Amino acid sequence: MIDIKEFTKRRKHLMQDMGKDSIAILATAGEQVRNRDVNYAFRPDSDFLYLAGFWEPEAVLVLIPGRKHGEYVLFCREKDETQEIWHGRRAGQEGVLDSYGADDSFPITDIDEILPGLMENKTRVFYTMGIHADFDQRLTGWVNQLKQKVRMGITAPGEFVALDHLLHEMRLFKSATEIKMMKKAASVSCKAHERLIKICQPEMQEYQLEAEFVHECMFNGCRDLAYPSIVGGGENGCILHYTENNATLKDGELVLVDAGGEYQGYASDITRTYPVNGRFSAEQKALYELVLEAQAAAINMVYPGSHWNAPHEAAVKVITKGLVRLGLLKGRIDKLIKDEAYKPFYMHRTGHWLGLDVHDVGDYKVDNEWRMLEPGMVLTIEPGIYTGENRKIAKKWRNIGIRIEDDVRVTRTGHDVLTLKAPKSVAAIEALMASVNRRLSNPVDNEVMIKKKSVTKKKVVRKSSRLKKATRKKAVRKKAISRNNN
Ligand SMILES: [Mn+2]
Repeated sequence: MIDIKEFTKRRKHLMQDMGKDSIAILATAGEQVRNRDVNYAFRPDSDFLYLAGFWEPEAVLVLIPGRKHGEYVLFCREKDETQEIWHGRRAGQEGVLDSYGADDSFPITDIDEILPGLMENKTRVFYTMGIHADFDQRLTGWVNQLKQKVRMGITAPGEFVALDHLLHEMRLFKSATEIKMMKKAASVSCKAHERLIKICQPEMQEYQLEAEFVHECMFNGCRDLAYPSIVGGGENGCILHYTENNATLKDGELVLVDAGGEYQGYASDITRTYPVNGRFSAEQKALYELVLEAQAAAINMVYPGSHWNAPHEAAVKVITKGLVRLGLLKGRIDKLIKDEAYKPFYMHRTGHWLGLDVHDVGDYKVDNEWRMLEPGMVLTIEPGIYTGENRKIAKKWRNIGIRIEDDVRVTRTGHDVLTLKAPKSVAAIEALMASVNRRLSNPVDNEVMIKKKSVTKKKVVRKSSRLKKATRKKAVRKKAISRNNN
C-alpha cells in the first residue's frame, strides 16, 4: 500500500497550483458492463487514483483550497450492510476520514444537495470536460443553479479551467514512491517474461503463453495487468495491437509478447520476441539484432537535457542503415530517412510516457518543440521491425515481427532501465531456452489443444460406441447436479 501521506502531498501540491477562490472536482471511473448483469473488474480513473488512492467506484473528489471545514471533501458510497454482504466492503464516510485522509465526507447520493454549496462564491472550477458526459451535464446544472441565486448575493464560478493540464504535468514527474511501485511492476513482469521464454514451445497456443503471464504476475502481487497482453506468433507478430492470441505457435516462427503487470495502479510495459523452438534462424537473428542495436542506441539518448524525439531519431537511423546493409532497402541513408522509407518496416514511434496509465499522460511537445527529458520522467523504448507480407522483399524475410521494449527512467545523471532482468540478447534467450528440457516439462494440457484436430476427426467421434455416449451423458448429468448444488 502507498502511504496516505503521499496522496496528501499530491493534493497539497495541486491546491497550491490552483490558488485561492477555486475548486477542483474529479469523479472516478464508472463501472463498465461486460454483459447483462456482469461488470468488468473495476479500475479507478487514474487522475482520481493519483489524488485519492481510493479504489471504490461511485466517488467524487473535491478540493477547495482554504476551506475552513477542510480542504479535501470526498463523496463516496454509504456503509450498507446488505450491499456489503452481496458486493463487498465499503469505507463509508467515517472510513474515508480515518483511512484516506479526507477532511470531510458525504454520501455520493447527496451530491446534488451539497456540491453546489461548495462551489458558492468560487471564481474558478478546475475540471476535466469530456470524460464522463453525464457528469459534465450535472456540473453545468449545478453552476446554473448557483447563477439563479445571484440576487441572494451568491456568485457562481465564471471560469472553467482544465484540471488535467496541472494534474498531468504533476503525474509526468514520478516521486520516489511511484518509482518504487513501477520497479515492483517491472520486476514481477520481467520474471513473467522469463517464465514464458522457458515454457514456450511449438504447438502451444498463444493464449497459453498469455495464461502463464497472468499467473506469474498475479501470483507475485500484481493483481491486474496494465493492458491486454499481445501474444503473436509468426505473422501475428506483425499486427501491432494483436490481442486475439488464439493461434498455434509454430516451429520455426518467432513469437512476440507485449505484456506488463500493474502494481498499485502503476504500469509496466515490456515486449520480448523469441524463437518458438528456441533457436533463431539466420534471417530472424539478423533482424532481431538490428532491433536490439536500435534499442540500445535509443536508450543511450535518454538523459536529462536530451529531447523527447532523440531516442526515436537514433532508432530510425540504426534501423534504416541496417535494412540497407541486409539488402531490404536501397539508397542513400540520409535520403531514405528523409523519405521515411523505413516506415513499411517500422511504422510506430519509439516509445511513450509510462505511469498510472500505460500510455501515460504528459505533453510530448512544449511550445511546439519536442520536450526536454528531465529526471523523474519514465518512458518506454520500443523499436521494432515488421516485415509482414511485403512482396518487395525475398520470401525468407517475410512475416517476421520483432519488437523489443523496456521501461526507462530518466535519472539525474542519465537513465535507469527498470526492466533489465527480462532476457533479451540472442545468447541469453537461446541459452535459457536450451537450459530447460522443454518437451518433458510440457505444461500444455493437450485437451485444450485437441480443439482444432477434433474438427478433422469427426468421423472417428461418430464411430465411437454407444457406451461412450452413455458415459458422456452421465457426465453431463453429474455436472448439472453439481451446478445446482453451488
Ligand atoms: Mn509500449
